[in-house]
Amino acid sequence: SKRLSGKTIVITGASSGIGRSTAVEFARTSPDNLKLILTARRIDTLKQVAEEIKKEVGDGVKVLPIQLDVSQPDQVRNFIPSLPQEFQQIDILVNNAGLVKGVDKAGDVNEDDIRVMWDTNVHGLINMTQAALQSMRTRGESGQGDIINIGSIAGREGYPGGSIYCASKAAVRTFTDAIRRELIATRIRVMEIDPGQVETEFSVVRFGGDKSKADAVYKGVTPLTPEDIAETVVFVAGRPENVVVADMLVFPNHQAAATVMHRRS
Ligand code: NDP
Ligand code: 8X3
Repeated sequence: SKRLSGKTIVITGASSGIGRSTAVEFARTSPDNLKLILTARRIDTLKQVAEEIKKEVGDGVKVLPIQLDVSQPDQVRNFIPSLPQEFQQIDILVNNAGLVKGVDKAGDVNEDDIRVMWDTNVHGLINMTQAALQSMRTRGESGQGDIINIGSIAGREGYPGGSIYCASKAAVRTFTDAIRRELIATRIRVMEIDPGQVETEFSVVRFGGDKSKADAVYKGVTPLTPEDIAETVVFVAGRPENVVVADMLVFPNHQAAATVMHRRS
């Protein structure tokens, strides 16, 4: 889209899944002077993603892979100031980094898992947003830019075995709503996309690397692909300036709620 040309875009969690596909999709759709800042903890993987993008779309897109653990406030604080000058004016922040750990029920959830989920999904997203807003608020007459948060169906309804994750995504949802209201006098758009089931490394991470447990989650169903969600991210970012796709819920066809799924046996 022409509307995205020349934009500087930060994607968190761009080393895998939805974030990675979103990076590729932005590059494919608007290779005209786009600047993509890809962040995650796995810098080697980010460099591979950057290479793939360059191979596919050429030099119309500048891709900058940066190691960033969003759960570390000092890293987030230093993130924008240490970017090369030409990347410092962030137009679009995609807050995608996030994870779930385990399926234990409250009472038995590992304390470290609680901390990691909260520090990443909630504190990480909030700190990234604050960092971006400080720059976005100084743009244009009253502030300009897009914040696109990846929530989840899990933020709209709690399900057994997901209490902490669900609560973290509900926090994302309420934070998103609140700042959209705070920023009403600006041109800053605050948007949320809530996917249902998407097949990524999400379940592999949830089950601590146990691929067979992860595969069982997607047995008998056709989950969304990360590209499906990437398309929605690029869609909302590419709407005319006056259009705010505030809130979007996206299911695969077999799913109608967090735990209502039709499985073929
Ligand atoms: P993946 O596990 O494939 O990707 C998660 C990404 O987040 C990775 O790039 C990972 O990179 C990054 N990440 C994790 N922790 C951190 C951290 N502390 N700092 C920076 N980056 C981090 O999962 P998805 O693509 O599925 O997940 C993306 C988002 O989508 C998450 O917020 C998730 O909650 C949400 N979501 C997923 C759904 C699904 O069914 N898959 C459904 C609804 C929402 P690295 O390990 O290199 O840091
Ligand atoms: C991921 C979707 O419901 O499997 O956010 O936790 S769910």
